[in-house]
Amino acid sequence: MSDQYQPKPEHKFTFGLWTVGNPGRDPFGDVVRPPLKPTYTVKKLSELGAYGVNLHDNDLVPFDATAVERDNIVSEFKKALADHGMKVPMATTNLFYHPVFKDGAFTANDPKVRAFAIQKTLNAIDLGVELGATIYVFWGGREGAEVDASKNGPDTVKWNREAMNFFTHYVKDQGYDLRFALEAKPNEPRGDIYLPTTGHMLHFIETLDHPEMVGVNPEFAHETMAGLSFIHGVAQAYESGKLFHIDLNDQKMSRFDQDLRFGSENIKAAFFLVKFLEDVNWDGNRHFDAHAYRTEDEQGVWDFAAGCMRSYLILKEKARRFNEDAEIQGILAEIHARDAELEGLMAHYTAESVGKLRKIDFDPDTIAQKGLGYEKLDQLTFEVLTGVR
Ligand code: GCO
Ligand code: MN
Ligand code: MN
Repeated sequence: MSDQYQPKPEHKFTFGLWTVGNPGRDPFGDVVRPPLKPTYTVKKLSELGAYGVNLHDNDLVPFDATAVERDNIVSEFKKALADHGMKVPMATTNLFYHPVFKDGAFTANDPKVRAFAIQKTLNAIDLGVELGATIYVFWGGREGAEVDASKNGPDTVKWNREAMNFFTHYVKDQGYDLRFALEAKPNEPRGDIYLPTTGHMLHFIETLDHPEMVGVNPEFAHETMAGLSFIHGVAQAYESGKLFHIDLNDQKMSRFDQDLRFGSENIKAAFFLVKFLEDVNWDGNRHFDAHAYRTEDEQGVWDFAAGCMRSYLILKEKARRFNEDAEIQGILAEIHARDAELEGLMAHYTAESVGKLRKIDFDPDTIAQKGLGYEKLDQLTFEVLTGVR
């Protein structure tokens, strides 16, 4: 019998080179694992059943590489992708590691830094497109402040907007098939990061020259750090046609960015996320932006990667059982009972519907007496998840 939880390319699982490649350095301790060669990562992830890898420019091409070195690295990498049938669906720019970005990239006070960040991103966009990427992520890790006296808030929004506009016009001029996905994070590495949640991003996008080219890349850990519901942010982005990409991982609320293995911490939240993505048949890649615990050696890294994908598939199977559970569906049918006449009245404002609405004699006390069965529903969900049903 084939293992239904065995990841396959058709499941569209992707990992950042920087995720499995994370050597375990943290602010208090040095690396615990040797670096992985990108070509080796491609081979290993393909053996585990992944669809592709995503990358920052400098995950592949070192910051100070010459043009010749760059071309050699890229052609060797392309060969590895072809040899192992792996794709690069998404690319991004490292605008946070080099000290030049200590005050931000597109929002640094120094115009030279902002211009350099734009130059670096143009090159990184070219690299991503050369590797086949159709999604380009912007995560402004250093776009923030500790000292609010240092920067004018509206200027930082304007500089961010000018940069995004610059890039959408560039992509159109080049004729690239590329869309942008903006990733929010409330803090870390800056004390506060600008545009800190997916909600902030969704509004910012509507102020751009080409909003249709720009969506969001919500991350489980980042919304959870902010104490928000990830699934609610994802659902809003999806409903407005803006869920272009997703960063799957896990996180305890209000901590530093833990980037834990998917499903390792908040099983119910992970379940509702997977159920949502599968129920709506979301066509994006299931990208993991997480890393192995610092306790792990290389084998632990592959256990981590396999675990992310396997847990996703297990939760997908649980979602199927939830959807096929007669008792659960019975409760849901009752909760979701429709009223075509009332809903028709509410859907669109007309002077006539105001008149009709005013005439209805509601009985709030009677309506309020009805129990909704959510206790039962939640218990049944728990039982599906724990394998009792
Ligand atoms: C983080 C971020 C990053 C970004 C990555 C791609 O908190 O470190 O999640 O991992 O997702 O830089 O833009
Ligand atoms: Mn993160
Ligand atoms: Mn991320």
